[in-house]
Amino acid sequence: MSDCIFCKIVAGDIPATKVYEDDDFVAFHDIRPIAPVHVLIIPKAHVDSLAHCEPEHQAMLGRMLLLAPKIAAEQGMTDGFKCGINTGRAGGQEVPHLHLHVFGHKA
Ligand code: DGP
Repeated sequence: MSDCIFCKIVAGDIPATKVYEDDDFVAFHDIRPIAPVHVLIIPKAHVDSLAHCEPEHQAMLGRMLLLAPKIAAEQGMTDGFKCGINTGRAGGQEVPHLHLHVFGHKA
């Protein structure tokens, strides 16, 4: 989506501090961290939110979740971390591109 800020990060059109990237996902530091370490994991293919996911997104969702402990450990959160997916206006979702918050502190 041309006006989506996270799609622009995927495309490299706006900068982000990326900590992980593969063919389907990118992870980068949140610009407004709520913890000493705060990373967002996003699918490269645009999906508005968790509420917009369909059965065809099942594998993508599973892979995104499985990236969380890997990236958390790489970022030093070896003692544990928190995850969240804000969804929709009442869910506090600000950026309408599915993203998984992974945050905490280094062990
Ligand atoms: P949410 O409320 O779940 O939609 O959280 C969106 C998060 O995205 C919020 O914590 C701030 C972050 N964010 C918004 N714009 C940018 C940006 O341009 N770059 C980065 N790195 N993070 C952003």
